Amino acid sequence: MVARAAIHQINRLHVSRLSQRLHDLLAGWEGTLGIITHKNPDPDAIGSAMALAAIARNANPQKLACRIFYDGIIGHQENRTMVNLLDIKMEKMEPQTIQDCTYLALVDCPAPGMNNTLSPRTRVHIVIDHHQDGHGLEGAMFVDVRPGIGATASILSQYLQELDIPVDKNVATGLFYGIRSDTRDFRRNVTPQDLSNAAFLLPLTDSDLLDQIMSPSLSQETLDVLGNAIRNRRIRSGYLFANVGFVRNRDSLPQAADLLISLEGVNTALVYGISDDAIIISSRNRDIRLHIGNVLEEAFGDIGDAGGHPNMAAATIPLSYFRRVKNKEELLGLIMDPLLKKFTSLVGLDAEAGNEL
Ligand SMILES: [Mn+2]
Repeated sequence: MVARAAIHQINRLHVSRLSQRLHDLLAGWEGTLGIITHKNPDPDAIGSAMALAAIARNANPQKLACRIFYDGIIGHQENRTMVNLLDIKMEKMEPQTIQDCTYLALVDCPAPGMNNTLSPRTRVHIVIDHHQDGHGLEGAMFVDVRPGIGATASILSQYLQELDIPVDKNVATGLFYGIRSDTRDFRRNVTPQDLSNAAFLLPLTDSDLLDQIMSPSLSQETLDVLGNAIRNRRIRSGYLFANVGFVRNRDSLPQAADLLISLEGVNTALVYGISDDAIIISSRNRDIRLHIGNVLEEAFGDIGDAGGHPNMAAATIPLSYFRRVKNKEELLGLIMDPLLKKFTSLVGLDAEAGNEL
């Protein structure tokens, strides 16, 4: 008990010092701080960006301006609703606008070039994240990467608490929704810290806004993708594969994977589709012997962008020359089986005879 209390106290002291260091750093800056979320930003990235901007405003209202940037799309209908309802100004990342920024901060991604389109050599000044440690952060002045915690929004909530900064209802709602959605309603990778941060935020949130964000209308395309995923599913020894065909909105893939992993007898779900310029794969896993992020990285990391957590992961394989092919679904049919071979042999599915995909 005593030891646990002592550790808790030391952690708090550490966070309190970190928060103060961030505040002091921001207070001394002059110019524009560009806050960059990961590609296709999710609620955790968006909420964290809002909160960092709020801390910067509190630390330095006169001389430091903030702009929030993203790349890819804000695809998930809930994320679009969040940005609209919470009145968040997010700009598409352009090389020129990035150069206009005096300072750069990364939230919810670990390093330049990792899950964002910055060149890996870009100097970033602040990194706040909960993914695996990034590299190339030599020039950074403030790095707080905590892979153990459920959401980046959780880290930002701690700063706000420690710094005693008044949290407006939009920021509180954004952060709360960020923690909630990254931990999948407090069920995935959730830590006591995530829960206590959510408890701190809850009375400050706007419950009507939260309700509206969480029950947006389902788009026609998402419904089609879910339908395709259900119809085209193939199951082999607990592994589920589903081809959803051509997709415009890649955010519907993780939704399909979330749905299919809950199917009885399925331990790992892999949903794939094709967009105009890439093959996209989204995967969910509840087999504790398997780290799906590592498997996807090993299977597809050499030909695309792949990786993630033990229980959720994604891959994007650029089509390069094949981008010109008109019939994308036919293309997917031709190349997907050979691509999946690497995956099935890695997880040992090939060893099982008589099990054609
Ligand atoms: Mn996150």
